[in-house]
Amino acid sequence: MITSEAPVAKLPKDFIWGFATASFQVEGSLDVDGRGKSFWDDFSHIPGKTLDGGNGDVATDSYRLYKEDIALLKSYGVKSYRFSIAWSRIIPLGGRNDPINQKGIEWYSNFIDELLKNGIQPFVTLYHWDLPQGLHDRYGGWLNKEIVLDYQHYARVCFQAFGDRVKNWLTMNEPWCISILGYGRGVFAPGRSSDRNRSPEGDSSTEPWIVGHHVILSHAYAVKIYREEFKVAQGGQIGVTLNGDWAVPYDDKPENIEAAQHALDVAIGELDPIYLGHYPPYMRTMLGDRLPTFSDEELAVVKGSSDFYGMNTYTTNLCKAGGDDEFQGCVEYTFTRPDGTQLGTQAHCAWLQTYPQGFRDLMNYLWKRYQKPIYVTENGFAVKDEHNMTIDQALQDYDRVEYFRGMTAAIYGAILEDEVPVRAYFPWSLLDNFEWADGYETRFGVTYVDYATQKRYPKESAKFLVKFFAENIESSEPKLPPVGQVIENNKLAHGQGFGGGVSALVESVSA
Ligand code: GBH
Repeated sequence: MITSEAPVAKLPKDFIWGFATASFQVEGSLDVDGRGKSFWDDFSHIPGKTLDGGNGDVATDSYRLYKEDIALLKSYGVKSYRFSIAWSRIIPLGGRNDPINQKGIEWYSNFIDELLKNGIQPFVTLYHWDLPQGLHDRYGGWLNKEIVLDYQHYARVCFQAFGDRVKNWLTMNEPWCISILGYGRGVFAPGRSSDRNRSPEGDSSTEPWIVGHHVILSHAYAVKIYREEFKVAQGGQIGVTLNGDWAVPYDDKPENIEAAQHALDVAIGELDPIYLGHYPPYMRTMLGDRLPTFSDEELAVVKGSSDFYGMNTYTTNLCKAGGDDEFQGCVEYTFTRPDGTQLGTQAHCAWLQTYPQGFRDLMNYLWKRYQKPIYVTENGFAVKDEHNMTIDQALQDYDRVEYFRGMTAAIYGAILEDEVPVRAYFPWSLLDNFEWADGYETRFGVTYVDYATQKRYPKESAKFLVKFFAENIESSEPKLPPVGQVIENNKLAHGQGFGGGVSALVESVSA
């Protein structure tokens, strides 16, 4: 569909693309410049909590190497960079009456200035899973409604300090993961769960829904502050982003068709109060009184509290009715079709296969249902066994290239053929990094990180994306050969067609 012959339609000039990361996954320097602990600091040190025993102490060392990271972004020609702020660098103990850490503010301020100096727009997440340990210790963190007030305060400090330069804000990354992986399955910090082999405390039947409710309220009240106190002067926009994978019925059985909708009702519908003003009826039926309710006053703040539809999406699940896993709507997921074939290419992690058509269907579904411009704030792939490869092998990441080839075609089709207003695309991730419970074993980067040296090496997938967006956004200069050649022609990997950008940078970073 994208050929080099006829003049082809392009993505609109203001289409935003860039790469995404999160503070705890890349920064390291946990005890530097007055940072307080987050609840991932100690959690990642507990034996058994990460696959390979990895922790966040160094990660990709990006707190120290931030100028190199920004030079890398610049060499990729991105318009924007999505990163998150570590709450405990800004307010080490987290609370509204606790001291503010000027050194933390200074660091992010310098970081933002460096991005802008290089022509890269900051796209800032306020909370990507690293709760100040102080708030967890003080009152149970997200389990306590106190957090709504502390989060508002933290958000206000950030708007004040950075809002003159930051025009795109995300309040929360993936409420489903915060609540269900942290307080239900117990695989993420703080690791609470009813499973006593996993955690001495926790109640998976109630806590995730309480946490989710407080996350929504914290988001909504922070947005209220932004709109009332900052938006007019600063002129930015603010929203939330969630994780939603597309759901396809396993077969034509009516109960499986229904199951696919139930899966979406829980994965995506969890934030319906924000967009539609109520939880999906199916969540209410499934959870009864365990699903908290909003007061009228709260609901007035919650409803309409996102300026856009923020979306992280990775895969598609085939859905079968059955099972009692409430966290996925009492639906069973599989990638194996009834005829035994696989949905797509298997990634390193069990939950991820490539299925671009699902991405396109999801964008259409979201637009029809929510009528908000869509910002795809994460999308990415981890190549199977990449951690066991030599660097040279890992750089030839053709399964990831295939993934992004499909996903960029899906975006292109959604915008230009289906007329869905998708405004932004942030592949995950700029770098291989600390992959939470997977430690460093699972690599999502388009840039290889050699953890022994912290040197960065662009993979083929980075080159593919750079080229795709250089050629397919309106009025961006087509500096590069037509799509399709980069992968066939290995020579391009060594400098041609990039004005020396990528390879020059590899050399300078590696030097
Ligand atoms: C994103 O979440 C995160 O925002 C990002 O920090 C992370 O690095 C990236 O994914 C890659 O994983 O098997 O039950 O534990 C993506 C959404 C939802 C995908 C939970 C993995 C695992 C479900 N994630 N899912 S389970």
